[in-house]
Amino acid sequence: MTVTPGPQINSPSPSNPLPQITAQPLPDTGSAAYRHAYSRINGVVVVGETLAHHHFRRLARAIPADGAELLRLGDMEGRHARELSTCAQNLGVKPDIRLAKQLFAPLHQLFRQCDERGDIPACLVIQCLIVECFAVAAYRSYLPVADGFARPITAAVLADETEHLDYGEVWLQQRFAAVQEAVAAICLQALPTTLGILRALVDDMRVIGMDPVELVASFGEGFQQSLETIGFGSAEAARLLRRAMAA
Ligand code: PL3
Ligand code: FE2
Ligand code: FE2
Repeated sequence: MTVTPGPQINSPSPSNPLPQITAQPLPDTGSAAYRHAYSRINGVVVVGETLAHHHFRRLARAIPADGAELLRLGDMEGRHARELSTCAQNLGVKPDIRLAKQLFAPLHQLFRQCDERGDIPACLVIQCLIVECFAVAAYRSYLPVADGFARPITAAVLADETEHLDYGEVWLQQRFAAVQEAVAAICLQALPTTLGILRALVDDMRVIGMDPVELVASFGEGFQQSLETIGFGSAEAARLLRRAMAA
């Protein structure tokens, strides 16, 4: 998947001699409303990255042939959690970890159940397809409104996330006929839970300048693309996505 982060920069031309940043004006990061929203969003980011770290460690045990690679991906997630938490620290904001743990609990629980019954395809769909598509859409949407400290950190994290997505896509694509049904089944269970996390943050996203409707649309597009990459026909992928989003 190709990721193009950053604001739109107009190309210089005779009628427009200097490049101009056309991104929307940045919100006031010092306002009480911004700080409250940022605390909730950063909490979700830090908890999401920390859980991703644990999930990749579990995957490393479940798929020993790729153990070293999965531990490496897990280490990247640990680093993401630490680096993204500095974005809140820099604003003097404390992430709301308690809320974030509550929001992620159903998805994490579902991952654990799948892991305990040895359902590797389901674990990969949850972590590498759903969570990573979610992260890619969220970080892309945050970048144009990020403050100067958070922007380069978010851009670097975003570049890493596509590697995590690719791991899951390749594994599932190589076994598509055998895993197709398990993939469809876990999408119907895990997508509504993921959308629940987004729904809880809709007002916070608006406060920090993000567009939650655009984010959901870009998540849907990225996720449908992933389903097609692993082997679903495009009509089939669209139908599955529609059913799962409505479930
Ligand atoms: C796995 O690599 C990452 C899992 C994290 C999920 C993040 C979800 C983010 C929700 C809205 C965030 C906007 C970005 C804010 C950046 C500080
Ligand atoms: Fe990450
Ligand atoms: Fe990731």
